[in-house]
Amino acid sequence: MANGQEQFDAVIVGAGFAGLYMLHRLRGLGLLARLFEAGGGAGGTWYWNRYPGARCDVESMQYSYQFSDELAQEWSWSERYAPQAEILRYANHVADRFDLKRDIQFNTTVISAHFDTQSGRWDVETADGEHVSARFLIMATGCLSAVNLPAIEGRDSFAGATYHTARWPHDGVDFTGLRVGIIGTGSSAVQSIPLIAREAKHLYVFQRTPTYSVPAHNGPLDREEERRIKADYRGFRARIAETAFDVDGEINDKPALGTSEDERDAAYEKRWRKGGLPFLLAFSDLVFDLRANETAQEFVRQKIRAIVKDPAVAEALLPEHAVGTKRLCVDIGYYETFNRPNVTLVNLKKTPLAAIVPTGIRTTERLYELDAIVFATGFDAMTGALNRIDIRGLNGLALKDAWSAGPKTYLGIATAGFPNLFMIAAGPGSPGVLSNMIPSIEQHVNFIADVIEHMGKRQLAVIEATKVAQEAWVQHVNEVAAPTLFPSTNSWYVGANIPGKPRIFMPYIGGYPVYVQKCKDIAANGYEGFSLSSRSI
Ligand code: N01
Repeated sequence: MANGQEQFDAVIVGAGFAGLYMLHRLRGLGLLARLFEAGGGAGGTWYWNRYPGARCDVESMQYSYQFSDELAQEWSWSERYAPQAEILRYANHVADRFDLKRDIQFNTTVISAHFDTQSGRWDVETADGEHVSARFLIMATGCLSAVNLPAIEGRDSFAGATYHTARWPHDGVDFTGLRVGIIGTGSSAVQSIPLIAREAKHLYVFQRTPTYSVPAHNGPLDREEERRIKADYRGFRARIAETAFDVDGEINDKPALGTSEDERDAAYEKRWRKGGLPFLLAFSDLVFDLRANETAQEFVRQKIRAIVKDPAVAEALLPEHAVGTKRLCVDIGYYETFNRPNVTLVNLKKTPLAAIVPTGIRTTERLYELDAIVFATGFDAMTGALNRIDIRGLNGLALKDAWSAGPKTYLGIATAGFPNLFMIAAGPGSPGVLSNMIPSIEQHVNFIADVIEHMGKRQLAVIEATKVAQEAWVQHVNEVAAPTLFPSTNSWYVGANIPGKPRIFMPYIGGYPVYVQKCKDIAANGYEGFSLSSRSI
């Protein structure tokens, strides 16, 4: 440990919803914590993703913290699905209301964290060369924060402006009169394409994999509904927490395959009209049985054929993978945008992207001359943000080496060989990305704060996930994923978007309530599966 180094009970990395609440809880325990944030402000994903049209695909009344009744009552969302700027205001409101910013060091990137076996403390280093020491290291670095900029030939040779959706300029971009190319058709592209198309002279959409998207039917939040929900806010959220993904949406327990075609289509139609992610809850077998899934696939393909006027363009937009196995998109006028005369779909399946050149993008067919390129190419999900930091645990073991054949965690919260290190809601093996993120974050933060309190009361200094418990958890995570359609689709859930990344279905899909109960049981059994000791190792 360097001499004169500042000492903290905990260092938290990341000032998104996870880091903010973690800081609040640790303060409540009387601990001294420092939070490092690479960005210039709080808000995490909502700080970085400022592309046109960015908004949440979970409804506002559910995409909020629950830890403070006063906060829940006083905050009022404007729309059914909150836009990025409003969610960012909410994050800052929380940070200010709970006076969190005085312990946050912004514009500070953590580059390494090494566990010192002698002292049982973490030595955390920032890009500015600052070192601090902490007993606990808490990674609140997010599951979709490490930007993926694919290694396309000539990528950096383009003479015009380039943007990544997750690193959007704070003062916006004016595409008026410009020829714009966008690479990618995931959630970020689906949200931004309709708005960029309205501004640009011409928009070229470079699509490798067509996407399923369900309309948001966004609009102003119904004030009567808000009043009704707020009258029993705790009850509202508690009822939703009993559902598999912790998202409200009338789960149907009936399988699609035992249902007549007319009844099935009526159910899909009803959900299409209501809009949003609960489309996937229409039948119980959609993510388990390919034939059931095909009924939903075909329903969406018919919608695309009906919306997109040019049959050749519609055909190119038809997805083929099992719906839901890549994250379902929620849009405001996505497919309709392809009816505009200033929008061209470039089908990279037919004419692959060959290179980026100074004047534009070249496919195997032709050159598209462009003034600006938008990379809507996503993230190195779940493990990326952790592996980009040089994290070393016992005996100097690097986290990326420990995870070289695939990430292993216990509950997605801790990993063997890395004492006093916790991950919040982004760790592989946790429900995180398959659940409503804010409640998942709160559940993890509460678990971590409770175990730290437990250790304090018993004068325990070190906690580590045992290898046995970790192996059993990894096996369980794989077992619940195996019967689903998820592992077989190329998606960021399995790391398929990053060349060389081990192919593992990373999230826990056993259901949010099942997961929460497991955590409660583990805590009730004295943090079973963790080894806790009163001295350093
Ligand atoms: O990223 P993505 P995203 N050449 O990985 C393509 C959350 N989110 O930022 O599918 C050509 O989904 C890639 O093609 P393919 C949400 O969980 C939420 O859109 O690999 N194309 C794909 O089309 C979401 O799932 C919200 O063939 C290339 C696209 O880029 C997650 O973040 C909003 C390529 C990447 O799509 C990530 O979404 C936004 C290449 N070399 C995001 N490399 C909401 O709450 C990649 N692609 C609504």
